[in-house]
Amino acid sequence: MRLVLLGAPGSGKGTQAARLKSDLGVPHISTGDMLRAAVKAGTPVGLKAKAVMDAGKLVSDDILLAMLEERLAQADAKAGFILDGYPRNLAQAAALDDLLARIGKPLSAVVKLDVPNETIIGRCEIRFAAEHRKDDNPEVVRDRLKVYAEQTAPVADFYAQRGKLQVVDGVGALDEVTARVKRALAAAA
Ligand code: B4P
Repeated sequence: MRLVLLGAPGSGKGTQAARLKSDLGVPHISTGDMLRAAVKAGTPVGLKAKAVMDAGKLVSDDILLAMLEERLAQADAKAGFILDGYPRNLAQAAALDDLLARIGKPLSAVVKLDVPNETIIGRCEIRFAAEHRKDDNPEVVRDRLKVYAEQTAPVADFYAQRGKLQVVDGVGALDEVTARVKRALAAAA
C-alpha cells in the first residue's frame, strides 16, 4: 500500500497514520515529524526550517524532496508507506509522481480528511495548551489554514483528476474516523 493522507493542518493526518500503519504493515512517513526532528537535532536542514515552520509557512520544495527521496529509499519503505504532510503544493505533487514513476511504484490511494476550519482551530488550541508547539498558536494556525487553502487544496484536485482521490469526513471519534478511512481504502482497492 502506497497511501497519501491529505488534509489541512490539524485535520488528523498524523493521528490516523499512526493508527493505520500496523494494520497496513507499512511505515508512517510524516514530513512534519522529520522536519521537527531535524530542528531538534540542529542539523543544517533544521536550522533552515525552524523559522519557516514557526511562522506556519512551507519549507522549500528542494529540501523536502531530498528528504523524502532519502526516506523512501530505506528498507522499510519497500513494502509501501503512509505519507503524511507531503505533497503540500502542486510542485511537490508533480515531484512525487515523477519519483514514484522512476521506481515503478505509483500511489495506491489518496485519502483526504475533511474537517471544518473552526474544528481545526479548536484542536490546535488544545494541542498548543498541552505541547506549546509554536505553529499551534491560534494566530499561526490561521496563517497555516491560509497557506493550505492557497497551496495545498489544489493538490486534492490534482489527484481527483487522476481518479485517485477519496474524501473522508475527519470529524468524530478517532475510531470512527479510522473506520471511515479503512472503508475508503477498501473501496479504492
Ligand atoms: P504537520 O506536522 O504536517 O502538521 P500537523 O498540524 O501535525 O497536521 P496533522 O494533520 O498531522 O494533525 P494531527 O494528526 O497531529 O506540519 C507542520 C509544519 O511542517 C508545516 O506547517 C510546514 O511548515 C512543515 N512541513 C511539513 N511538511 C511539509 C511539506 N511537504 N512542504 C513544506 N513544508 C512542510 O492532529 C492535530 C490535533 O488534533 C492533535 O492534537 C490530535 O490529537 C487532534 N485530533 C486528531 N484527530 C482528532 C479527532 N478525530 N477528534 C479530536 N481531535 C483530533
